[in-house]
Parts: sequence; structure tokens; C-alpha cells
Amino acid sequence: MNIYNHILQAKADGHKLLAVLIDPDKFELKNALQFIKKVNTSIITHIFVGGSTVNKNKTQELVEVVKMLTELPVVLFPGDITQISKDADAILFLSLLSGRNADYLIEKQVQAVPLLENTNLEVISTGYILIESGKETAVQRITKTLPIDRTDTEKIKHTAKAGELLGNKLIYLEAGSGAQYEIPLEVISSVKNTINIPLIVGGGIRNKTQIENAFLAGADLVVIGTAFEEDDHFFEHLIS
Ligand code: 1GP
Repeated sequence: MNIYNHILQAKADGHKLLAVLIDPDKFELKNALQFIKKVNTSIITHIFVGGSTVNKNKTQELVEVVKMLTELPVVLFPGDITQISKDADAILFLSLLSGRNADYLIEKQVQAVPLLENTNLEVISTGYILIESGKETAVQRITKTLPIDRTDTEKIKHTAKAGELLGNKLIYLEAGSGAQYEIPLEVISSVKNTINIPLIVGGGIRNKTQIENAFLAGADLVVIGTAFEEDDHFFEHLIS
């Protein structure tokens, strides 16, 4: 089964999914064996790879190593076209729907096409929505776009629905890596009740209660990066 169909199946079964996000710029390859061993024995279902600013080749090196160490699907979550690796399993083909910068709505995607043509990556179109989360985040800085106000549930809901109507297969509500505040639960549930495609939620989630609350509110897949980077013991709460 391909990765998207698996996500659809999990959604239909009410089986929640959890991704660890590895940022190639912050991750030390020498720690890969130990780190991925912990991933493999936790409840993590997907490994996302990506970052806002990544040196060329770092993604490729990281994906090669990770693929050797796990059976879990490795999904690119790219901040730029330099983060496309043919050795991953899939790519979230992101369009930043919260912003009005044409580069991140369509230009980068056009530039990615010749690179994707040389791969067998499963391409999963994803409406990416940045929500204000207390302080400026890397996504905001790099893309030069404003996030949507976290209290403007109507606008967030309409943006997510527009993303679905445009043909996206996933909606990703992003508070930004290291966010001060995670996506509000009422925003998650409101978007969940509006769209029919799977919902990804990430940014600022640092403990098991926050994960469970995001799931209860309607997230189908939760993404966590910083909590794993900062606390080695975080995995211990997530043993399968
Ligand atoms: C960022 O949603 C992800 O794109 C993960 O955020 O690093 O805050 O977990 P954190």
C-alpha cells in the first residue's frame, strides 16, 4: 500500500499516526543509529525529513542513512527544492496556502518538477497553513509570509477547505518548529469538521498530553521535532 493510502486507511480506522521530524541541519549523523533505534521501538509511524534552511547534500546523506536503519516510511517535508532525495519514500508537495508569496504557492513547485522526474517518490500534495504561535518562526522568516491569526478560526477553516477544493490530499496546520503555542484545539476541531481529507498538525508539541489532545481534537497525524531534539528521554513516554 502506498503511503497516502495507508494514511487514508488509518484515518478510516481511527488509528492515529505520529511522525518524528528530523532536520538535516541540526541532526548529527553519528547519532543516527542510536536515534533511529529509539524511533523503531516507539509508537512513531513516520519519519519526516526537512528543515527551513538545509545545506545541499545533507538531506541526501541523512535519508540514505535513515533508510538503512528503519522500515518506517521516510517522507520528505522540504523547505526548499534542494531537499529532494530520490531515496525517500514520499514527498509532501507543499503549497503555503496561508501566505501570499507566489514563490511558495507555485514557483518552488514548478522548479521541483524536473527533479521529481528523476525519482520514484510518491508525491502527496499538501495544503500547508501557518498559524501564528506567539513568536516569529523560521517558516515565516524564510517564506516572508504572515501566519494566520490563531484566533481567526473562520479564516483558517476557509483556507483549509480551499486547499481541499483545489485538490490537495492533505492539510497541514503548522505552528512552526519550536512554537511557543501549539495549534489551538478549537482550530484543529473546526478544521477537522470542515475537511474530508486527512489532517496533519505540528509545531510546539512537547508532551504526551498535547499529542493526545491534538488527536482527540481531530488531528490524524501529529508531527514532533524539537521535543525529540531536546530531550532524549521523550522517547521513553512513547514506547509502543
Ligand atoms: C515543524 O511541525 C513541525 O515543521 C514540528 O515542530 O519542532 O515544534 O515539534 P516542533
